[in-house]
Amino acid sequence: MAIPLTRSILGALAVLVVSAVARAQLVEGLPSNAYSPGEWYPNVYQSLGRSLAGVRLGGEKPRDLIAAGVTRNGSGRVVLLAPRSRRVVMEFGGDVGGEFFGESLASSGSTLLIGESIALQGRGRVRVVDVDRPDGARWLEGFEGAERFGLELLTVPDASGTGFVALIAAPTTPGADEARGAVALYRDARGEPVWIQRAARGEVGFGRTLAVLGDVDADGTSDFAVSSIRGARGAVALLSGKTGARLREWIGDAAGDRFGTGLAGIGDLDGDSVSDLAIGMPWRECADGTAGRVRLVSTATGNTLREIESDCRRRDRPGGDAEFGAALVSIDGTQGTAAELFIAAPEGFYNGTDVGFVEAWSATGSERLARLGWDYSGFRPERFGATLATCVLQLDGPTSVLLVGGRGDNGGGLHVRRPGSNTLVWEIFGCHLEPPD
Ligand SMILES: [Ca+2]
Ligand SMILES: [Ca+2]
Repeated sequence: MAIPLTRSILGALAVLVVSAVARAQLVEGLPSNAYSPGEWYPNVYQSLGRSLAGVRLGGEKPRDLIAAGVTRNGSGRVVLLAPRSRRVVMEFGGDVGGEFFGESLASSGSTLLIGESIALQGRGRVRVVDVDRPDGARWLEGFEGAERFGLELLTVPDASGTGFVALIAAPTTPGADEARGAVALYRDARGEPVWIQRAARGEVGFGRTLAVLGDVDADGTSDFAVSSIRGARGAVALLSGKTGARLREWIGDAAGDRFGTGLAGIGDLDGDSVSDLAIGMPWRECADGTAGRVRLVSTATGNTLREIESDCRRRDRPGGDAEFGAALVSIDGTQGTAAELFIAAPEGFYNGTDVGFVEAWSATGSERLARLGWDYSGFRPERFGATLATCVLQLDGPTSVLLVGGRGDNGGGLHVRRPGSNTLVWEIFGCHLEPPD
């Protein structure tokens, strides 16, 4: 279901972006100090927002929470934040897995999947927690020979709507002919994988980025895009969700452009009712310097439909290696038509420094709607957009929101934005996150 956007709103947004730095409006009923609660808890939490997902706490009064990866004393953790108070209402820590605990996250309803990719002597596993019963946990321990299982993962609701389907990457798993990496699909937290797809000959890092599409081959099952490296070029494979078979693949044009670092399903762009794909190439050499580019491709034909560039080139601004396309996410992009495509440039300039930005584009890639960055104009974290996700929060009704994670000083940060209206919900840095005890 697309988020309704009238022409006039789009036009107004475009004017705001072009003319000046738009000062965001706050969502009513949420914290009035959108930037920060004010207290300082320096050096307690670091790397806030390194992984992000929404999760629903059930019970009599269900609550939508934000799950965010952090580190605390060098150990990986996952905090669940209440969207109104921005307080930590639950925290998960790793008994094993060290700083890598929670480096990846995914969810479905009240089920939270937490990557522990160096547990079990580097084989890796994924913790499956029901946040309504957080003391009981299960683990998916991967398949025979897996290495770094759980470094990347994603979930989609299953056909019944009550469970989940998880695609989990083990991107360093060795294979034949020096191939490395595998991805496996699970239908629940108990059993063996439904299928495993391994790296092809000469392919490494298979599974370094994952994205879910709609049902590309009309067999009733959502299909997936998985990126890897072939030689020095990036590659993206389209996998059948039903069997894991490779349906199609794309190879980057040039060595070193990091083709496939960002991936997102974008709904149907070319009108053939088949969901299409956005592929980021953040180190792509453009005419004016390295800036990055995003390619939109048809999954039915493999053809390029459009390419998106931003005005963040080296010539325009010093240090303009913006890494445009390093992360991608769309709102409502897996079924029908996407409403918006968000493109991260985590080294891009925003408000005078290279702390990164995210651009909102129309899903067709024809129109830039907004450029987003940290709302706070003082000493900010870096790499705004290093992590992108979406989830549903109860604002003035259930609303899909954009979650943006940053890195670096001030403990990292989390920025929550309502798409379509360029409205900031709030942002918080790790140094302002109050420990639960
Ligand atoms: Ca399918
Ligand atoms: Ca299509």
